[in-house]
Amino acid sequence: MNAPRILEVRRQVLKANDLAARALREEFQRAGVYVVSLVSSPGTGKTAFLEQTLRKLRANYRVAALVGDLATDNDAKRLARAEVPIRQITTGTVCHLEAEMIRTALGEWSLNELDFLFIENVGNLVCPSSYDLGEDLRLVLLSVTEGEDKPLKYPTIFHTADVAILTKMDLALAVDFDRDQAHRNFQSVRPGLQVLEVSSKVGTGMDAWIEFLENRRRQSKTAGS
Ligand SMILES: Nc1nc2c(ncn2[C@@H]2O[C@H](COP(=O)(O)OP(=O)(O)OP(=O)(O)O)[C@@H](O)[C@H]2O)c(=O)[nH]1
Ligand SMILES: [Mg+2]
Repeated sequence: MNAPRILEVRRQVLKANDLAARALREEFQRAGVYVVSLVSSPGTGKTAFLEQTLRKLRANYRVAALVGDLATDNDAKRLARAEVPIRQITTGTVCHLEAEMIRTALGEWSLNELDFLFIENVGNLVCPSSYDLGEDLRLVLLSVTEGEDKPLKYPTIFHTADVAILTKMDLALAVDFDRDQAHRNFQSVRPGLQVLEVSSKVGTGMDAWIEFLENRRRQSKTAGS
């Protein structure tokens, strides 16, 4: 008797999130801000990658970021070194961000004054996959130290992402990373998924990533006009 009730509650939570995400997406589009979210396991390198991204973009664009964690504002402090507006969302026991949390965290920020908004999700390869945040582009990050099989073991998060970022490429040799196997695994769970390889530490692949991002933003503006 209990099982259907539990299912029903979960469906309503997801539906409420979808409605909130739709409203956010419309707001982002009206303001002309391109929104990118990042999901991955804990420690894949989301904050390191985002810090380098913010540093590269800030000369030419107006950028800001929200970052979610269960506890601490460590990531917000790290990102603030890029000298752009940053807000930490502390979720307590919740293992993902929800659209309503984004709405609240944005507060009085004027979206019209932003070109890019980044959202770093809580480190988790499972929970964030069901929650739309109204973003234009969802990145899933996987580091070479996590193992090539992760797309096979956590397929949903790879299904719901638009692009995969393979991080910590500077460590690939040290951990015997099998690049071909990793790419086969990405393609087997999500045929056609675009994968970019980077190292936030030494800067490999970062210029190509920025160029990719600028192109995506340009395309979305053309499609929206
Ligand atoms: N060698 C190397 N280390 C990296 C790279 N990117 C991140 N790291 C290190 O990996 C560790 C985790 O990086 P974070 O950026 O905190 O990872 P995260 O995904 O934001 O972690 P959570 O927010 O806790 O989920 C840190 O010690 C980073 O210095 C990289 O490109 N190369
Ligand atoms: Mg982080």
